[in-house]
Amino acid sequence: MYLRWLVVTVLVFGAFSCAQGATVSARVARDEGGGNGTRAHENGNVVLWLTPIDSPSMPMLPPAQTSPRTRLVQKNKSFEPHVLVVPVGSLVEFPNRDPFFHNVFSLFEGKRFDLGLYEAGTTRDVHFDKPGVSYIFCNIHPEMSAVVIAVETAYYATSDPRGEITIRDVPAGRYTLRVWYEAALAETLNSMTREVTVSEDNVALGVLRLVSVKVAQSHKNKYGREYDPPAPDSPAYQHP
Ligand SMILES: [Cu+2]
Repeated sequence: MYLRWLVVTVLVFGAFSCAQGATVSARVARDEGGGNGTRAHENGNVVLWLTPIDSPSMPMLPPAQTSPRTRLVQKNKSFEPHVLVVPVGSLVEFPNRDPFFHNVFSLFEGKRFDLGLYEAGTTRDVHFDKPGVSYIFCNIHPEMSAVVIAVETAYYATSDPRGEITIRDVPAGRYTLRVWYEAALAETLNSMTREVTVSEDNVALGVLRLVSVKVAQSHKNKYGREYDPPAPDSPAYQHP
């Protein structure tokens, strides 16, 4: 029995140590401009992805049916997670785990869809079939927002609150590194795009310093108008 466990353990560790490719890591340090100098800000939700340069047609993804389900959950009148990165072709579920209706939509950039009103405990799917950044809102609750970034690669990661980013199992080759974070100007993000070469060794990209600007928090509803005040008698607008 002991021997069998030993064999299993060796096989499992062997499999992990044979994982293909290098680890690419970075740390982001986001500064908020203005006032008396800068102050450290929340460093999570910064996205890095590596798009292969030499083999753009490389197999990126298992078929949607076999890949794990990806979810953007509606709970407590917010989306969880706030920032979600998926490879192009992914099917994302939008389950409603609140005891009232939501109406999830994305109409301004990226993938455009309107899931309509759907009630507590139900879900809808969206197929992110093109690369791009989609800003997701709810037509009932203006305070709800999320971002889905569809990328043409399997090599991507999102920073944790301390700013650590780790992309694992990256095969050797040349890549275009791109960066996205919500409080950035488009030209800032473009200026951070650069080429990265990965060999067998792990790659430490060092500290990426990000400058945040204030982004407009308000947005229009799905009709392009201001949000209506809640109508208390409508079940769609029921509060918990
Ligand atoms: Cu809602």
